Amino acid sequence: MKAFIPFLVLAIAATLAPSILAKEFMVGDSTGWTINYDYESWVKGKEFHVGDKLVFKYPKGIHNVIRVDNATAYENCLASTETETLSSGNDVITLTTPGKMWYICGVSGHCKEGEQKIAIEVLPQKLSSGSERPSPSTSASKGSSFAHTHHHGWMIANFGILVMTIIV
Ligand SMILES: [Cu+2]
Repeated sequence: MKAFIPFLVLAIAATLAPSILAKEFMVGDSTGWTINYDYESWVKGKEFHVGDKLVFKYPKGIHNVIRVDNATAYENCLASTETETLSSGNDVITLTTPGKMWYICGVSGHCKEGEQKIAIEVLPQKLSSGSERPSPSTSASKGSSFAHTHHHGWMIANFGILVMTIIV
């Protein structure tokens, strides 16, 4: 019986993992969404996956968020006329498709002079089997590594311990 416990715990962790691994990125961290901030540097070293969320925070009425269609439009700060302008001051964008994404502030001068623009590359969903990059979540018997990669990791650990306690 005891031999099955690690598998059981892993199975439970695997079931919970997809929703738990989705990350929320506060664009610009504590600075938020504003002018004269180096979003290019902010993006560096971060990995964005399908299912993750971008949160644009700013005082309502001061800025907004508009998606742009391509790199050229991004360079020239040309907003897409097809997409709606987000302006709640707490705009959450869920990344749904892999590939490049571009967002700018549509307020006059903010993108061009204030560099209020962000370009990211969205990678496929983290747990998809098509992903070739090694990640902590795909290696077995490392339930505890969730704790380092995401703040909900402790829930899995606690749940695992709970299950073990009940069974043993
Ligand atoms: Cu702005």
